[in-house]
Amino acid sequence: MLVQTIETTPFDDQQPGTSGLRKQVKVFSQPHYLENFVQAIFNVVPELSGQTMVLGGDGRYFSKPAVETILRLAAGNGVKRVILAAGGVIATPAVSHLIRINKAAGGMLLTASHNPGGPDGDFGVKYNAADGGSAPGKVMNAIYAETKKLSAYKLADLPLNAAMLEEPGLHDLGGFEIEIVDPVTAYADLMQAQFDFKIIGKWLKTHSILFDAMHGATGPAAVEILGNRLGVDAAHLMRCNPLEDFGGQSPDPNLVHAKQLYDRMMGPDAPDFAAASDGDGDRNLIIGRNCYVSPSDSLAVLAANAKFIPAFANGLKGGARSMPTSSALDRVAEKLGFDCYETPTGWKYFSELLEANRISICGEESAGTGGDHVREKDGLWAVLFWLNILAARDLGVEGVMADHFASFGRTFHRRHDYEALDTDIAHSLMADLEKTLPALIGQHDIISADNYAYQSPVSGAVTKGQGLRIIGKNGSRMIFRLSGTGTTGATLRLYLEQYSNDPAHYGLDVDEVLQPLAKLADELAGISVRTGRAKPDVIT
Ligand code: VG1
Ligand code: CO
Repeated sequence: MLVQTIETTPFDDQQPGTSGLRKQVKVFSQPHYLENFVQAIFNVVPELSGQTMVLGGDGRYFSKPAVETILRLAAGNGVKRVILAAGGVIATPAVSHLIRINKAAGGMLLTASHNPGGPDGDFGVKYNAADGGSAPGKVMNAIYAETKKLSAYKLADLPLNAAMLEEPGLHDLGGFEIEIVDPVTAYADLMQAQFDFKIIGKWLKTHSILFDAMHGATGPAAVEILGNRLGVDAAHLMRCNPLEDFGGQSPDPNLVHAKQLYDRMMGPDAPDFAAASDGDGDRNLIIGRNCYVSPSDSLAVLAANAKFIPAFANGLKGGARSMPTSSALDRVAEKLGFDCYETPTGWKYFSELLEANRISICGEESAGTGGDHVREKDGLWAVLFWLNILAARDLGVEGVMADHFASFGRTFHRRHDYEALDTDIAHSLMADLEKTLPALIGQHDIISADNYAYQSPVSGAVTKGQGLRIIGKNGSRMIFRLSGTGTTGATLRLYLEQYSNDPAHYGLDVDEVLQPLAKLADELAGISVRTGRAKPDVIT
């Protein structure tokens, strides 16, 4: 095998954010750009050499050339075997599972998650470690440092062709092996082992559901699991064919991009349950008939009903939520008596707790929920968890939610996003707000205000600067942070939360309940004055 060493000049913008390196396709497709980042991974993680790695992604535009380039870089850097999902399309949690069951040294995921795809959309590369989860911050920082100084990459000549990468099978290319695997079966078996498919199948005979894969990577798995194994009619499995540009829409299962599904569930002919997942299949949206379930509430409901799930029949080891996620989970943990952890945004903090056997379930307000079966959030897993609960309790989504509020109270929660802001304006807004925090305590019923820092209970490592949080008495929180996944300007996220245990409040409109907090947040941070935006771009 001929390996060429190609000289390159470093890029200084390859700092991985919350979820790997995510950039516009036009940035990623510059000469040497992808090669530099991937070579930096091989330089920082020498243990990939001589070992097996997994490669997969959500199939978005630019994935096909990227797969070929990464295979050539892997061979050039001495990787022994690459396990690649046939056709290159596989959901993020299923990649995590492949890394684990094959005892691979790591994996690369080609995805920009729920960001738009296509020539004008985004692309991304994530590096996951041997445990199947996103590499720890230390490793990602070292990769970033490496991107700024490397001067060459190693590219092997391989006789690749498109057809060879489509069908399961093993190819030995002169000592470098490519194993093409079916992306669905192992994952579907894993799901069947977690949940009670018998009662779900029975419930589905008398109830109707809709699932929307948004042309992302969960489509084929949804057809196998929900369709073939659980009997859902193909007509109720929407957009299950993966497309490179997700049909021109953002594959983001929120109230803006999945509005059609939402409207249908609020209308007269709504089925019993609807769900969607994002481009790379790690997020989920859950909607009942006339009943939207916020991701923070969904996490709390799953934890409260875990005993109905075969995998959790013996109870939960503990639970975790990211700091901006509502404290609804904490209330369940307190009442049911399990440990509850608060972590910074991003799944890697959960992975550490999962690996240390501290938790069984975790989630984020951004529609990510997962368990200890893999080391990524898992969209279809959350959908099946809900179906299992609905089948076991037969209360309907609305009934399950009413029961939950009656037992634990209601934690109203919303996220307001201000997208594509001028980067300087966004950073100075945050810096100025941070300076005023100490003086806020004691005013407006505020009892504490700080820049959130996390100390890992596993390693003791401290992570600072994870979001400004302002906590009020009577169960209110306002949190401000800048996104680490956007690709244009800066995105400000404002998270609002209000708890109530007065049954008269449970039916109130969430935006009305949070209106006073939204107004106060604007006053304190000067959002509308500084950004010129009268209202957020997205409310979820
Ligand atoms: C967002 C979410 C965060 C999530 C991250 C990756 O990050 O808020 O909760 O972990 O996306 O999710 P940020 O920094 O933009 O707020 V995914 O589905 O893109 O892997
Ligand atoms: Co995602």
